[in-house]
Amino acid sequence: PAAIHLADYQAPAWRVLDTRLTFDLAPSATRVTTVLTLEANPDAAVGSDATPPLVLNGEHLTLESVRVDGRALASDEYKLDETHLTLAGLPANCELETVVVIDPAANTALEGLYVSSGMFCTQCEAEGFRRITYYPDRPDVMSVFTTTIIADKDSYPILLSNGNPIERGEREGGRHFVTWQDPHPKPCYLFALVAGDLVKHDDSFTTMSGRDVALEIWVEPENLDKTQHAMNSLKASMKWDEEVYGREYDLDIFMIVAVNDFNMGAMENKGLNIFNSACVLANPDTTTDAAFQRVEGVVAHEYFHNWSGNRVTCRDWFQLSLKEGFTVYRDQTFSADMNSAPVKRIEDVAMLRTAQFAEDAGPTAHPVRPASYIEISNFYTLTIYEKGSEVVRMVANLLGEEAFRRGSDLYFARNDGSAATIEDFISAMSEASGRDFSQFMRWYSQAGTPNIAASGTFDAQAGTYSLTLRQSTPPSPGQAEKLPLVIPVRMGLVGADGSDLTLTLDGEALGTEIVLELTEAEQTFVFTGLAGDAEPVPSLLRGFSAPVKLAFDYSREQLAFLMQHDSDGFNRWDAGQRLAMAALEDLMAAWQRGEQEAQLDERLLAAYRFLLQSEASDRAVLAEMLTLPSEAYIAEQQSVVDVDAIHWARKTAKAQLASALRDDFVALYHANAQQGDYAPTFEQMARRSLKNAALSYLMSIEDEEGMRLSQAQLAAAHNMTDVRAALTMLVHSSRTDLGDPALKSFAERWSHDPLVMDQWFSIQVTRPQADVLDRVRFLMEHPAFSLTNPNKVRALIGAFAGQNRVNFHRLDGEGYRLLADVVIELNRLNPEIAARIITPLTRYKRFDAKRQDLMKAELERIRGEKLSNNLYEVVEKALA
Ligand code: BAL
Ligand code: ZN
Repeated sequence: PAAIHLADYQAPAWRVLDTRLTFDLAPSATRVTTVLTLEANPDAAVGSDATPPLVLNGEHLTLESVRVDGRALASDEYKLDETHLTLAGLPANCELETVVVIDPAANTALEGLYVSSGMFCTQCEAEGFRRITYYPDRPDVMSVFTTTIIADKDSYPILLSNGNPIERGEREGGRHFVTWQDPHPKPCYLFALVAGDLVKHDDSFTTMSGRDVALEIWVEPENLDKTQHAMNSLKASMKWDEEVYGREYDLDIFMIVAVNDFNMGAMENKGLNIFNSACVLANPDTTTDAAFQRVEGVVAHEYFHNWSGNRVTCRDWFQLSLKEGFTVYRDQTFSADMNSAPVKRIEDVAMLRTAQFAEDAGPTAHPVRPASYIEISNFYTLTIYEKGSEVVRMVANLLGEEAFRRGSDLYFARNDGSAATIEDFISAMSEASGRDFSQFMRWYSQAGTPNIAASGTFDAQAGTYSLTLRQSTPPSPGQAEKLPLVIPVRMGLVGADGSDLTLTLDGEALGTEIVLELTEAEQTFVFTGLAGDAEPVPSLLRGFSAPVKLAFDYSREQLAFLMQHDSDGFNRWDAGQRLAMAALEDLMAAWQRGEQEAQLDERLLAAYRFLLQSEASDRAVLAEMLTLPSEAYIAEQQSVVDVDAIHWARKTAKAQLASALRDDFVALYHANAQQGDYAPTFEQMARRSLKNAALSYLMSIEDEEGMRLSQAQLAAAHNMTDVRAALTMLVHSSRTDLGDPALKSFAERWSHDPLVMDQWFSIQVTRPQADVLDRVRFLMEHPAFSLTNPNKVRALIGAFAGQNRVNFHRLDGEGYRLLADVVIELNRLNPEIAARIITPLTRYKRFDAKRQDLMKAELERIRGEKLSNNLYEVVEKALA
């Protein structure tokens, strides 16, 4: 397969002024009639009078007929191959009708039109529409759509598509139809259709200009009691987007549909969002706090796309981060406003620093705007989404709130109804602020995580502190040399008494916190007018002001000091993480020397004691501060990942903290245990996370009281957050006599609920004990498991390979073999999921020689198969 390059972009040769679709639905043979009103694009004229050929995308379609302006074409009047239908010599304005037959029931790739739990649904982004009909399947071709859906009335009483319903009626043979019209021109990736036996949760929203919008969440009948949280989140999102961005909703109806089989989290189709059921359904009995928050965030994300994505879409798929990075930034700030802002930032950064930094350092590293791709669905990545959001966040912070809002207003006004580029976004920001973004644009074109090496010198006599920052970005595939970026470093200097000092640069007093703009490879900033003999402690990159790795040679005393005194909540947490990392490194070194026992650094213990005994104002932050760096994060800090040392060190540190502070943890548990009725408020969530953090310390030493509390918490079954936490701790302990019966009764209670059974799978396969691989194999045969359901694959295989590092990386290679076997199966069933689930194998260069050989051998075995484009691209990059 050939790569597609951004540099080759050309405007479309034809425009589609109007699209009329008729679906005659049947699971194995759906007939799609498409009528397109076409116009040769004068902007793309080739210089002769003849019109350019019309090249339509189409895959897995059986073509029945083609008509131009009412005349049926003979098969030698067009060209047809596996991926295109080409027509030449068309009039500059014409009407094209095609009729195709497709097989939704056989569509396990879940792209295009498919059947999930007996209902029809669609997923068209990025290139699924070409599996529905012949069409110019590219985001810069925008058309109004009218869609008629015809189906059996008993099996599919509900028929939905984009826009507003304009007609409905009966057909012969027990069939009925509904016609939908979407007045907003859109690219075909935003098309959606749903047909099924569904029920709805109704509500309404009055927009800022006083229009009433009907809100509908459509689900299978048994899930109607799980829609309230999504509805609340939707209304909050609509209000927030009006208040914060001035964006009003633009149709009379907004619908969400929950679907069980879905490759992504959700999809922002115009007026008809389709959701993975895991990202919309929530109820205290079945859903954890983390999942409640995910629902809130994803509902907001998809809703926000109505402006950042739909009203203004992408010119081409290289611009994907234009809508995704911006929309993630919007959903992250929304969630921060709805919950604890510091905790949201900590969670987002923790994910970025483990998963996105790992992607940036791996074989599939790519810039926020890639220069080429083979398969675009491989580019729905943490780099496009999360790093893309960080880049927008830097823009917002550099401009300040008001100028950023002016910039976003200008961007929406100027590009409304069109397909835009990242330049369009940045030029609006530039015009609104007067700021030059030419060097900043390198954030979009350079891959890899920049490093900042910071160092400081204090001259007590002169009263100066000199801070030197050096930036460098490591080479990444295809990019050996990197240029300096614009890196905003928000910082302060913390004085001996713990308060921020006034920062004076070039004779100007600038306050106690400033943003340094690092633009060169190396710069020194000299702060003057500092009184006293005590060296200040720099607090750097506050709020994680840029997506970089910053190194500063802090002493552990300085870290403990910042952990207590830094005025920036994020940096207090980060100082704690750095101190814990230092202590964990001691333990890993001991393990690597062959020592079976080692003593945890007293300073970390003292810091934890301080945390536990101080009056915590923010419980949610405290819970984060009491969490040791994850195994994945620790691995990111190592040049050669030593999975066993990491696992042992973390376990040892946790157990020593638990033994030394046992009574504090018991007290913390009880102080946060009282519960009223469950509510997904952040105050309640903070209590639960603190309580369960305390319990996990107790369970790490299998403390008697901890065991008793876990069992009682499980039996009380107050909510899934507590049930899952307690069940996980019991199952992950050595006490199979307690864990196994608990798993059994959990399964008996919840076998009817696929989302709860996903949790049941994940809990078991993340068990650290060495026998877990047999359990994974056994569970793959369980009746509730299915390789054709992406949630199940993620819950079982994804959780094992991604979260159970010590067992996935077994030295006999059996973990790798299992993943490769699954990838080979999925290559046939669902290439998009195959290319995602393989990720841990592609990172082999980070491990020791023996593991590298084993992982490479599995990649080679996969390469021996007839690969989908998705997998081909990933495997070739990994083995390059
Ligand atoms: N556009 C694909 C799903 C999402 O990012 O919302
Ligand atoms: Zn999105």
